[in-house]
Amino acid sequence: MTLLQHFLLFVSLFVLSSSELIIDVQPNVLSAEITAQLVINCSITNNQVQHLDVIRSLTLSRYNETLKEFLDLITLEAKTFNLSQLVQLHHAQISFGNLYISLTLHNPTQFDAKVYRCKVEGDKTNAANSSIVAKKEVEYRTNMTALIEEIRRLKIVEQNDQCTLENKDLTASHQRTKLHFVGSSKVIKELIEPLTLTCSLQDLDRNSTVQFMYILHVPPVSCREIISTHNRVIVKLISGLKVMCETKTDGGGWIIFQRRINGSVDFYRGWKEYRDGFGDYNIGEFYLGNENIFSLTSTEQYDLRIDLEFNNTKYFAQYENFKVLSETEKYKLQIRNYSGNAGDSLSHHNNLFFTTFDTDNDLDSRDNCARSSSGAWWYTGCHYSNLNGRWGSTSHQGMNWFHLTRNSNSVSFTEMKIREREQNYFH
Ligand SMILES: [Ca+2]
Repeated sequence: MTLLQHFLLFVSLFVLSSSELIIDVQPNVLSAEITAQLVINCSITNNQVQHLDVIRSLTLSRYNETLKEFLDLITLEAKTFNLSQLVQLHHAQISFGNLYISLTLHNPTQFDAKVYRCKVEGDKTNAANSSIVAKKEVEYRTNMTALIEEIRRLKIVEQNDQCTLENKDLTASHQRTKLHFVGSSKVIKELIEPLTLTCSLQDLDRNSTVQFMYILHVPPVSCREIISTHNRVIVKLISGLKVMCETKTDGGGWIIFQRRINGSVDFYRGWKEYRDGFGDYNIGEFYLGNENIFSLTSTEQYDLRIDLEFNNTKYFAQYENFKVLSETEKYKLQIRNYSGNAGDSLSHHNNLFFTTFDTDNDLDSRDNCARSSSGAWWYTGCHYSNLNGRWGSTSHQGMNWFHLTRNSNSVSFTEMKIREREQNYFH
């Protein structure tokens, strides 16, 4: 072993056995519109700090530029676990425990981009009142550079002809005019979603150029407006409904209303839960809720697409004129015109009511099909498909799609999604 190797071994052992004060910030660069939260962790490993025999307190501070000093935010007494918050913090969440403090700031602003300091105070054998500090800086970066570049690009496109659509109206008015146009900007949409770009022209003359351009945050009306490099994105629509959009299959634009990928969410639930929706977008398994599906499909013409996986092969079934009627109509299913390669295991359920284990609307007069099939569906008496059935089951209680699985196996992936038909311009 060379001297260097000895040295490295010594260093690594030293690091492993050392106990120290650590400050960590996540992320260390924040952007006002983009960063959802800033987490600052101040902790002591192994309940001790080198060169300190007794730990008395742990304090998290933030640098104040006006005072030119660190301002204490939170202090934790080591003996009593007594936590004191010394400064009012907005949109903040504090957690603490055995010699750690964690501060989470939601929707952080430029103001939160500071140097944070973690300080431990205690005593040494030969000297009382010692302290050790660790610091981390959080930087602020605007996304303006990218935005400005994109606006510049759009302005060029703009001058070519994009804004000319309504020029006739403009020249007629001779007034300071605003021209409205919705730009499709992939770059901006990915930086800040949801977003619509609007350009306004003022003081127009014959050789009109764009003099003002406004960027407005306008939530999308539908998943059709979402352009993304990700296959699925969570979007809050203008209606306030938060949905998972599927952006790739057959051109994208789908709202996923039922999704099962690993069996971690229980789908054996009652009427109220199927009405209001359940599950978790983070986990990736959910049901959007019959009331939401009814609201969406009552206003427009929707296609329904069901993507499935069975024996590691992907299949799909698609239907036109998909509707789920209102709760007073027991969320009756309506579909037409099957296409796809999964086989038509849903038309059998057309014009039937929704049944859950606690609300029996099926055609079986003796039994409740949701109970006997361990699901929730538009049961007849009982089913050709049961995609809300029991995950992985190899019986009629499973996630059956008869044309693939018969009543003796489950598909291993389901996504039920809807997309409104494109406007028909042939009047
Ligand atoms: Ca029944």
